[in-house]
Amino acid sequence: MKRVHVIDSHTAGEPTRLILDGFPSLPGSTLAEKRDALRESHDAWRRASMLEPRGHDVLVGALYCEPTSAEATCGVIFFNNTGYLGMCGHGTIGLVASLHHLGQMSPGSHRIDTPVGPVDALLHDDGAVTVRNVLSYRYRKQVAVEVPGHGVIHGDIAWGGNWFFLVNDHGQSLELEHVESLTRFTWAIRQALENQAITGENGEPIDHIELFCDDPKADSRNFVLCPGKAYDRSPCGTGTSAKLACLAADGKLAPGETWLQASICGGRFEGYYEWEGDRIRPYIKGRAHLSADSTLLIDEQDPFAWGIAA
Ligand code: PYC
Repeated sequence: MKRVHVIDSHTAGEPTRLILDGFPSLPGSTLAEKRDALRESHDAWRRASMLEPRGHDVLVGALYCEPTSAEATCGVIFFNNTGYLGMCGHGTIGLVASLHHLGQMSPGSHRIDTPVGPVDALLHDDGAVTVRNVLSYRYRKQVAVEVPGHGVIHGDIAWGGNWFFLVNDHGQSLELEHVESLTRFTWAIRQALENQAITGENGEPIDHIELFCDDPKADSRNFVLCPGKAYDRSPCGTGTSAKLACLAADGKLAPGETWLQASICGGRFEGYYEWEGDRIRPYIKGRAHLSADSTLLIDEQDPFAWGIAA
């Protein structure tokens, strides 16, 4: 029987499973190299902890790693039901809250290595966490994509630690009761981008689609489709970073000004940014709550030991 110690939490409704130990050790001198080693040689461990019967489509995994840079407290590799994420804002908040719960992180600032570069997390005395994310930017403005059944949709392509296609003018109602049609619509956009070879910089796939509308209690509400076809229950930290990059590029939000981003489930993140050259440094504040401290059991006799893959 193999055992994997995990702490589950959720950040504004979006779950994170922090994997503390039990995974094989990974070679590599950077988190990107370690992520590649996990993907190439040990992906079954991701599947076992993320897929049914132990996991589910909404879950994001955060593999705790030793730091690879001198200033960092720890490193992390994020993944989900379908593969690997560059950065994850809600997941970083969940990681910090979980390490705090274990007595391994105290209030203050902590550097965390990720496959797309270091981020800093400030754990506040009241348990909230502000993530100083990777540099973010808008790559292309108002790109047209022909979406079968929906006509031409325009969106910005922006990097916030993952690649996003951000759409304001979509004609959809961003209410929880419509998540099935919103999922179909955003999945159709994602496939259309792929089929029409519309990508992020250097041909990187755009695997997150983000829709926006007004919200009476925030500056905006979003619906974010994640790579594995689940929608983000939180306002999405990297998606909010991509949004800040677009607002900054359009001159619609001043540096240091707060942006309140609500999710379709009603959770909220506070964001602001600073310019660093022609890119922005996003800051995302949110809060995670713990839901389980448990041991996953992987029984080699179990025909579904390594997860039910689609
Ligand atoms: O919070 O950055 C985020 C995120 C990415 C995917 C799900 N959540």
